[in-house]
Amino acid sequence: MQENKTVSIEDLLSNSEVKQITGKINQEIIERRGYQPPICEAFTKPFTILKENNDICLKIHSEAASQLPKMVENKVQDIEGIDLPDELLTTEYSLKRIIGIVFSGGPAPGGHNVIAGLYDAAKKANPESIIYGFLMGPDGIIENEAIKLTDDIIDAYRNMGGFSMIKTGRTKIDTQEKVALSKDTCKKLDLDALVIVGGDDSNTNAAFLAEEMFNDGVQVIGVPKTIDGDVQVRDANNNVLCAISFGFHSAARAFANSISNLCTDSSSDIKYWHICKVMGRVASHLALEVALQTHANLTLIGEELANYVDKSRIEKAHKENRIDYTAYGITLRHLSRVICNCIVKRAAAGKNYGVMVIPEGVLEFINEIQIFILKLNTIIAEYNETHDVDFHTNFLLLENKLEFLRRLATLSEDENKLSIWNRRDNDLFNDIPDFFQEGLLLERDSHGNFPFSQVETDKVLMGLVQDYLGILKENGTYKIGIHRNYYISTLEKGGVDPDCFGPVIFRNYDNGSELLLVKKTITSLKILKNSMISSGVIKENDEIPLAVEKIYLKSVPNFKTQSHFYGYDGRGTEPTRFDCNYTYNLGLTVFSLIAGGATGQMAAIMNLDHKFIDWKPIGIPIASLMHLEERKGKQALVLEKSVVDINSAAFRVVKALRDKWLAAEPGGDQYRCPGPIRFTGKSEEDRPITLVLNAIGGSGFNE
Ligand code: FBP
Repeated sequence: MQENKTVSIEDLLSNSEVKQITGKINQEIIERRGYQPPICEAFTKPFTILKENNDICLKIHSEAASQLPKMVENKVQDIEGIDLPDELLTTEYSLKRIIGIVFSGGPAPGGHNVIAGLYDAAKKANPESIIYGFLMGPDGIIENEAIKLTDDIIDAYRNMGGFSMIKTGRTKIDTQEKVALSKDTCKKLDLDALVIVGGDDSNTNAAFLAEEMFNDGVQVIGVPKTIDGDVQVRDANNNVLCAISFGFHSAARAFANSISNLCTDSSSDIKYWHICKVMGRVASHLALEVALQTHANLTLIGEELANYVDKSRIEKAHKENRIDYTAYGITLRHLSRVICNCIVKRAAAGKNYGVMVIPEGVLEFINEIQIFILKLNTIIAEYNETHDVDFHTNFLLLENKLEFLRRLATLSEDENKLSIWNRRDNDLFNDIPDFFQEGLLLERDSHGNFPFSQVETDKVLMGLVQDYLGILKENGTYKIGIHRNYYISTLEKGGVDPDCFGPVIFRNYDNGSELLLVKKTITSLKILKNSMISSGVIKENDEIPLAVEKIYLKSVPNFKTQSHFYGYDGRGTEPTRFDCNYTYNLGLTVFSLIAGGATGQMAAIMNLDHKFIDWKPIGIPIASLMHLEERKGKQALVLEKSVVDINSAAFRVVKALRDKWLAAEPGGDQYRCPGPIRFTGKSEEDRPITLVLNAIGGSGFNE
């Protein structure tokens, strides 16, 4: 036996092996930092040029044309690599440039590679070029807080997750004062170009800044970032220009890995339903990809719920020669019934456990809640506009906010005029639980977005589910199916004849079913005993045989849940190889757009949904992606979010396989185990499953 001597802490800490294993740098980091992403064909040449693509047709909203007049003529730019440009182009391309880059909004894996790609391309074109990283998001531009990026900084973050190199923030550059300060910063740093890496709101900001700084000669380029996957672009003819924003694949894979582990635990421990809320402020793209990656038993897709039509109500109204508008869209109560139905079916198959995926933005698609959100947005925005102290500072406690709403409702009634908040709104609002009222009244972000991540969506839904399951349990509908073999062996071991008791206890004993269901009417041991007495299998003074009692108790469900929230962990995960390659090429694209003189464009890679060899860097005019949307109670020109299209192949596949994945039948579950993100090796898929399916079967839009 080896002697186990105690080593002093000083010796321990100076031991080289201890130093290595407790250090910051591990093999994974070394491999990541050393990885050189492949580059698109265009970037393999020494120079790139921009070519207007007049075949791609984009529609511009009239409001965008009037608010962004200098941007409306922008066309899609193809980026082409060339070996020998003319002298003028060579000089232009190789100019010393000063470029500032900023992260805006929530982190998304791959952001560091956008910077690395831009840095490498800029330095390759002219080693004198300077790249500034603005610190802590748009505040860094407003306050002129920036660092000059160096080889050492860039190399430390290659292929690494997060936005920790320069941090991020959610400030919107939305006032004349903030715009003036931003312009001032660009002037002080002598910037040629500003790059905004962000989601829909940040790219909206990029378009407005491009317009503002057009005459100053500062180019502004956007980059499509967000794990939510809702920055996607199609042209007017439905050709996909940008299939997905970066960060989506990594976050979905991280969530899928954890959720798949829950599937394994749940089907081993067989006592919990795991309720997994996954990020995606509005769109359910992440939930859809997680469903495809894991085959969880039940996945809600908000966009599908919004399209729900209650046919029975429509038919009834039709017969009565009227229209029932309430038949369109799903209510919270109805949704809870749909969920209960799945739980009850699985229980009948002997599986009183499972995994359910709920997109965090699901409430946005539920009529009654969406109306509350819109009304409260307007009320809060109007209040803030007309008062010195804002709504949330003035009404700190929930009871103060509720009192304000109550006064609003009374006022509308007293003055007998149409108001945004009437007695009915108030009564309905008072009907919902406190924590949910509080959630709906939370402070909106600087862009006017509702903070879905902070609302306990799952708790709202599961509260209703619990209540209804209680009713179904009482009326005998919610029962756990008993395997016939188990029933027989249990009774035989207890010395009782299974065939004698079977028809009395179970509703389907005689039809040979593998899973036996206790009769609906038997909802307690007392009723069980009475039915056994009345059918003559036991006498008045007999006890229920222990084996029979055991079987009955096994059929009584106890609905136990565990809640999980997947969001921030996925935003902070290391990027998948797909995102590493995508973002590095986005960085190269940004430089080509700047070198080609573009502004108000969003860098993008076409054909992301195909093999890498087909990837094509392009620039998309941001103005063409905008539409009007309600923000802070008013119509605002913003980038249009892409939500899940229920005609897309990815959604249709999930819908078609839904029953299979619910697995409400005897036999095993259908869980798929994607494993952790594998940066090296061959086993990692090269694209999100959603993209592969849509490339094969159509992305749906307008089809
Ligand atoms: P972005 O659109 O800025 O990328 O952020 C999206 C998101 O990750 C959502 O999924 C989530 O609802 C939200 O950020 C959370 O925001 P916060 O960081 O402010 O809590």
